[in-house]
Amino acid sequence: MNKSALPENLGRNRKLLFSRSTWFPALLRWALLLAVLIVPRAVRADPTPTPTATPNSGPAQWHATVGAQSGDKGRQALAFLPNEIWIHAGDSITWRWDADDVHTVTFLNDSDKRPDFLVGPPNGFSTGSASFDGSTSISTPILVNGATFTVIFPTAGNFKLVCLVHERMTGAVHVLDLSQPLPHDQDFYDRQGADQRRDLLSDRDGRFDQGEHHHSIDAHLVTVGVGEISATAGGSQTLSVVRFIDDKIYIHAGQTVEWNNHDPVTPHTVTFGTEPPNILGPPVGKITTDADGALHAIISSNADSVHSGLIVAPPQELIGQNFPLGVTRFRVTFTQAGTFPYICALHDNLGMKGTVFVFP
Ligand SMILES: [Cu+2]
Repeated sequence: MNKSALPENLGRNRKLLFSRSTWFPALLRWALLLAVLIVPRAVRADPTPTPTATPNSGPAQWHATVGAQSGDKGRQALAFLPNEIWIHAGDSITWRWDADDVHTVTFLNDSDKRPDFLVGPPNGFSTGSASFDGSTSISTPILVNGATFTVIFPTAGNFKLVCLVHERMTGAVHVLDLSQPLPHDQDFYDRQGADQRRDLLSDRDGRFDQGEHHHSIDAHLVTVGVGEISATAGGSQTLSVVRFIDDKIYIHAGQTVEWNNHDPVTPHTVTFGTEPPNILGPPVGKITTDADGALHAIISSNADSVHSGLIVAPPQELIGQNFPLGVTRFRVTFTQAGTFPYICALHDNLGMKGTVFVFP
């Protein structure tokens, strides 16, 4: 790798992106281990009746879901479902994870900065259950499918709920004094969560099945994931399609394939050959930077290992901060005929893989 050929902002991007929407296999194994070994197999039996809007009926236990996915795991709803809940002081909420992509349930106090998802808040990670009154930040580690976490809210207040992995995955919990009526019951939240899940995972505007087929700069284009951010008054939710939309592409030797990330927040990689030890790290292989800022690799045999690094749009337009354009395009020129399988090193466990067929 020619370091001087890489964009100047790459180091900065790496730092920014490390806390962003991503994980790697070692993390997954860790998360699974946690899910199996540490998280209680079942939440304690719930002796309280289904919460209703009637005040003074004793502490209630509410339920919500973390994440959702399509049957083939290709569509990931990066969302709390529902993402806004009104409860009484003393009530608790149990979140259940429902996707193979990793998420956290995190409440930060007013002074703690958002931590890296591997590090967690100053007091470390909680498992099983925790209490949050706004004073001490709490967070689960990254968890997947089947895990649960219960938070007890002893005092009134309005609290923001976030996932440390996904920056556009937020929610709100409104903890009201017992004298205040609650607007909704559990049935309402169950229906609302199901509606939000369906809306996020369904393809309402039809754009996700369409790869982009116009050609620019003489390259054959592959769309590397598509995403959409939506919002409720409680926070934002994101759909990320973790797929190479045209997962098979056919070219001739000497031609170039260009991968484009169309997701506003989720990074992906284009990785041929051996995965580098640090898949969140810089590009690996014979890579240069094109005049328009895209990274460009040359592959001449299956023995070549090429890793794009994270291909993603940078965070956008926050006052007081400065954001580079970011690297959303990756090109590879294939000099020899052959079959070249590749993966997204972040999402291959969700099925994000493709193949380039190069004819003479
Ligand atoms: Cu990916």
